[in-house]
Amino acid sequence: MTTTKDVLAMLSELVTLTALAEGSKQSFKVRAYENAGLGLESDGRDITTLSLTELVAIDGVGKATASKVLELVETGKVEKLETLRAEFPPEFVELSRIPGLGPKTLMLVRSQLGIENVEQLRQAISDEQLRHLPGLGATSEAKISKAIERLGMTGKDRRTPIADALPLAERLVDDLRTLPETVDAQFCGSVRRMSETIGDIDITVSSDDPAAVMAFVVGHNEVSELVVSGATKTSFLTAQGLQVDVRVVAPDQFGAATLYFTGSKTHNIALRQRAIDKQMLLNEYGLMDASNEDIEPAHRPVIASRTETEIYAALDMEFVPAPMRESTGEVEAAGGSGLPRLVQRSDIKGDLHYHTDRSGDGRSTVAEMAAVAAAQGYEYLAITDHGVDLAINGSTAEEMLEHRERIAEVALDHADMTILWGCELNIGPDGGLDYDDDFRALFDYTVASVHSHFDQTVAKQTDRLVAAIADPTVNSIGHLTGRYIGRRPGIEIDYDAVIDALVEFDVALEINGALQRLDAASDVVRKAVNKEVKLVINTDSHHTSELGRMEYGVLTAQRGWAPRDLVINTWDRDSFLTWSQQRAQ
Ligand code: DGT
Ligand code: CA
Ligand code: CA
Ligand code: ZN
Repeated sequence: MTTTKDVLAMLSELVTLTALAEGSKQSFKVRAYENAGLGLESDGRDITTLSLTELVAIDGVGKATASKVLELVETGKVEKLETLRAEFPPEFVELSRIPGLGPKTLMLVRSQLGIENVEQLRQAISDEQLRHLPGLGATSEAKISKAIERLGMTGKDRRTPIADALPLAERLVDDLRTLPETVDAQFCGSVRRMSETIGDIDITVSSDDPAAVMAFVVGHNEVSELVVSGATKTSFLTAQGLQVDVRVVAPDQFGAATLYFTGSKTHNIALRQRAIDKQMLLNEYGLMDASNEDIEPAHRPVIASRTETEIYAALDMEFVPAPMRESTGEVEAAGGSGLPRLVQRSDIKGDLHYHTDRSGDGRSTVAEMAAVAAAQGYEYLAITDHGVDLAINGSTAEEMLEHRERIAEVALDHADMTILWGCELNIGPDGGLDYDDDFRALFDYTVASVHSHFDQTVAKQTDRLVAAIADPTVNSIGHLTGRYIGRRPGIEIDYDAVIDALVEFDVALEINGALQRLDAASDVVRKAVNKEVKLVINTDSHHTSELGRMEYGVLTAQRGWAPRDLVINTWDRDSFLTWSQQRAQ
């Protein structure tokens, strides 16, 4: 059984592997898969029910791609993809995350030095072999070495960026839920907690028929290699080398099981201690009454096990959202003074970092982007296309003025949503910003972000950000470090100094919901929350299909203990506009 999401995942894997095969991310084939993915994603129909004719009628979908979609739907596999997977095993593909190792260089390193994985690459670097290859030198060798270090790629103990694990976890759970024998299914572990990198995916299924669930898992088309195949647990590796553990439990133990397998381990230990203090016993099967020592362990009366909420309640605690379960004070707070009123997805009233095809990398029109925002029920929206200083993607002052008129026209169709003419300003190497001061002051709203010069000293990067924050035309700072998790280390800054500046100048700190970014990171968010820095959760959408990122941004905010009232895009329209305008004057 193939779903629309399976089709999109297949195409995105084709994009990655074809870029390696062709030695370029810009090749015609790569762009074709990319565009087809975007077209199919925004189509809205169940892709798996469409005919070849219907598929090719979709924007961006060619005949070659359409037949691959049909092949996947009909056979569960795509031959081309299988060939590419054989040519590029997961440990080799992992190398493509390292900045400086584009497809071309990677193939060179493979053919000249026989490098297949991180371990061998590190060896080659320490043997100073890379510097002798055409196009590389001692400097690029040092850069690559530093990136491997900062990305924490040790070779052993491989971890997967959440952007590669969470969508798969969501897809598997969706698939498991279609099974008639499934009562409920939930991904747990570090994925549910929104950790930035994932060791393996843990999925818990409740069912009275474990055999049926296990048979379904064993036959799933994501299974590349079975690791464990038992009566209630199946572990397998995907073609990307990611391990997935699926466990089946009885429906009345589902809460205890998801609580246990969500962890974190230290959260579990703290809960178990709390249970012991109350003469109870907590394990993956339930919360039991342990007050009568004469009763055998196996026969202790169950107090709660069906839902996590019941278990927390029986422990005399508030429910703890999964992203907070890291044993950093949440157990004490939930069982004592109380958790903060955390921001939730339903609190969000607008998106304030949002691109259209005015940006070189934007894919949808103003009208399309406004329509999907309005469909979220938003009260306000800031369209923030790139400022002129961003190479290729930025817009000149004249273009921005024309854009303002276009936005005003589209706004006429959305009486219930205020659409602001904004800009994503580029923070230059010394903190300078696009355009001149007077022009910048015209924008209704701005987000200022770092897009270049990632390699300056901590002191320089800190000064750079503080200078941007101090500029009176800046409302917010976008994706604070510019990192791509597991791919590009962000800039290194003195967080305390930057947070102090955000407080002093009353500038909001963005939590960018793009899974590859999640920037500012949750631990930085928590520092900011402690200083009452204003926050803003954005999708940074470049296409109508990317609005779902808001959920990931909210979960990251929760992981940083962000209370609703600090998040400016939970405020009603008047409060938000009053705040943003006072800054722009
Ligand atoms: P990962 O996979 O390394 O990204 O991190 P987790 O947190 O998903 O860890 P994993 O997959 O080893 O185990 C899943 C959950 O199971 C973990 O978060 C808590 C629970 N768990 C595993 N081992 C233990 C243990 O020895 N004691 C306790 N209390 N809980 C455990
Ligand atoms: Ca795990
Ligand atoms: Ca696991
Ligand atoms: Zn940006």
